[in-house]
Amino acid sequence: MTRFSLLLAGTVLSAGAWLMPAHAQSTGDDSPLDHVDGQPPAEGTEGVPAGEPVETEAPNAPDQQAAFPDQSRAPQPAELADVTVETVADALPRLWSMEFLPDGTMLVAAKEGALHIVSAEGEAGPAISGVPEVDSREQGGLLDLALAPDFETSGRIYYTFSEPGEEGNHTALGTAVLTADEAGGGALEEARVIWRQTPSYEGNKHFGSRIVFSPEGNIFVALGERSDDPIREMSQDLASTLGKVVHITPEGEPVEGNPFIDQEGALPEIWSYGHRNIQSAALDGEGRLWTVEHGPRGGDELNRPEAGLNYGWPVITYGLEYNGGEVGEGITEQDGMEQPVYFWDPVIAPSGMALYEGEEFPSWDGAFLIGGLVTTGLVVVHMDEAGERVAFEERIPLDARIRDVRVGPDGAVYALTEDAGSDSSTILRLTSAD
Ligand SMILES: [Ca+2]
Repeated sequence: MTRFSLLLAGTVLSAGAWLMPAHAQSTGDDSPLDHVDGQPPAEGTEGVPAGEPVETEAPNAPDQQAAFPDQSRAPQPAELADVTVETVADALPRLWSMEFLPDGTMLVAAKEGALHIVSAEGEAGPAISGVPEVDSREQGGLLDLALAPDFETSGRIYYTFSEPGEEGNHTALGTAVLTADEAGGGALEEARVIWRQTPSYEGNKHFGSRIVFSPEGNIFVALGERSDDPIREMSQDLASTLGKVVHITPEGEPVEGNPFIDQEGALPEIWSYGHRNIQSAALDGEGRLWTVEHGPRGGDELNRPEAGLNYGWPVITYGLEYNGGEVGEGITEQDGMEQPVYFWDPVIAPSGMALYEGEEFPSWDGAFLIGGLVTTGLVVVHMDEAGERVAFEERIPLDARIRDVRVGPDGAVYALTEDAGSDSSTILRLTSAD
């Protein structure tokens, strides 16, 4: 921890050059991977020049063809950001998500089932009371956080978590009113669950999840499909919310106009289906939802989920099973199933996502910042002028598994790490070195 902090404090990293090799780390929570697929680009003159794809490792599924140009391995932009990284807070419990509160402090969710407020100076307050019991085995726990659009007056927050139950566990969406106290802690009051994923399942993987408020004030919850074969096939089953994005009101009810609201046998809260394990989601500048999901080995994908559409898992996908075999029939396209906007082979292992709009990094304006667990840094996805396809991909090495990423009120980028070999997290602040 200390060594890590010292290395990063005040260090200038260049996007094209790694200070240190990214070492293999157990991903533990997102796939059976116990290795890093791919090596970081070499330093100096052997680094990957601007205009070339940053990924140079061989794909896991070399026989699979992209459906259109730049659906994978888009080039780096001509101008690469120079980033200064400093440690805002370290030795925090292992965190899953963070949100800035209006006063500039940070609300953070610890996987084991705790909430803390971290001061702008990096001091974590005592645990907030009233947090529900979570099943924190393996990938489960207290997961994403979101502030209600009227948080400043209501104090209302939303959170997803792995809720234990008699028939197994499931992802649940809870809401409560957060009241802070003078000791830097506080309480969740009137905490209640307003939506539950169905069916429950006795497992410990692929809970998703991310919460995104729509411009209309409704809620998208992006979910996982519980990973195991055959339960994962429920991604294609409209009577289940495994492997779905759901669209609900702040009270947890299906939104009027949802695509399957009048379809018999289909759950009315479903927005889109055929997803694997979504752990990144954000709106773009036009208010449209984008997600990144963990795919199989070589199949992480960026999608813009649209109402009623089928994103293919596990019928079509890029990549292979983690044991090396084909997924299903080994096909990547089928009528009635959507192509990802972009895919990564080797995988990035996405977690956390933010639309960058700010002055600190002008070259990132309108780009998505995606946390990378396996790539141990940020993946910066620059969209084309129409905002439909990926034009450039840039990587910011941080030598740490990135669990969440937010843009702060100061325009700086904040990345939440999962520290290697420990159960702790660090909050990093990225500013422009230019
Ligand atoms: Ca897909």
